[in-house]
Amino acid sequence: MRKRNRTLLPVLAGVCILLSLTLAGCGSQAKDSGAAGSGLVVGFSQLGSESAWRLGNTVSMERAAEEHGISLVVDNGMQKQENQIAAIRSFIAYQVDVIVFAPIVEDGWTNVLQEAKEAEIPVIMMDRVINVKDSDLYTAYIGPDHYQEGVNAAKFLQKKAEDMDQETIRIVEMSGTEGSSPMISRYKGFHDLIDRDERFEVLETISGDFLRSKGKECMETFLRKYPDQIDVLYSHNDAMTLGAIEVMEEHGIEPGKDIVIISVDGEQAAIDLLKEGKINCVVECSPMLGDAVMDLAEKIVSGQEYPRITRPEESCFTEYDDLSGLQPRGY
Ligand code: GYE
Repeated sequence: MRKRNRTLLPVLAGVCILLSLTLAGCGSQAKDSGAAGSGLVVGFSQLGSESAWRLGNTVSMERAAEEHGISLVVDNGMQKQENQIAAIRSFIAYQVDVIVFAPIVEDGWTNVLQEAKEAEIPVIMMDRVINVKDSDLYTAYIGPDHYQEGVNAAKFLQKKAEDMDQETIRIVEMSGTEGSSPMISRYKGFHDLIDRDERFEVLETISGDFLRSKGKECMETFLRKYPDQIDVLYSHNDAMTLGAIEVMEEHGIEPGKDIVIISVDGEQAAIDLLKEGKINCVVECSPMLGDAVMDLAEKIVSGQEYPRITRPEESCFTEYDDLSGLQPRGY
């Protein structure tokens, strides 16, 4: 296994102390598992903590690192790209064995990834993807197919439309963080099917930034602008959906009946509402990527073959399915 030369560490001690102080100041945590294992040091730049999905993802990374005997330094970017770039630079200065990052948006990563490449530190991109001309700027990617999630949402709606007996079905769409790959792909996957199907009209798409609080605001806006016109809500994540449902109920609207609701993620809270009939479809997007990430980090460092792209298996839960045997979601 080609690990960083840890004998360099005494030389780097100053940097390390500085790093831990800096990281402590900006919400980073170094977890030394103590378990026997590969002994790798992995720097993980998480983009924030906007949703239960994100929290589940962070926990999955921490647990897997512990099981693999990997020391994981986690930095929470608090929803800001500049924080993530600073964290990646700290990981380069520290000479971690592998850098993992969940990029908040698609653009703006070329320079810092070039620095990681020059320092010969492998970079695993997790969950979201980036837009760079030179795809050698990252070593591998692990994450869901967000385009397919949009397609799954559309396919459910096309099936549901057969029961709705309406000439035109009007949709409002709450999208995720502007410029982020799940926002772009969930929009595209859905629109590629729905826009060419004459039964549907998308009234408007507004970004709710993947946040429950903004989901509430978006729903208020939709209800004000399109009173009695909305047949369907397509929401890019469960957190925004939960906010929207709260608003619908305040307005005396029955979620899942008066307005058909399609959500993405598969948090336990959304599955519970699907079972209650308040959501009609939950497209799964799994945050449980930690184990696959740690396996990949070990393979890369030890020079074994590894896949450049790894996709977790994902499903789609709908009101047409028997959900009685569904295992607790864990997020
Ligand atoms: O759907 C949302 C989260 O990037 C797939 O980010 C992820 C999305 C997820 O905050 O809940």
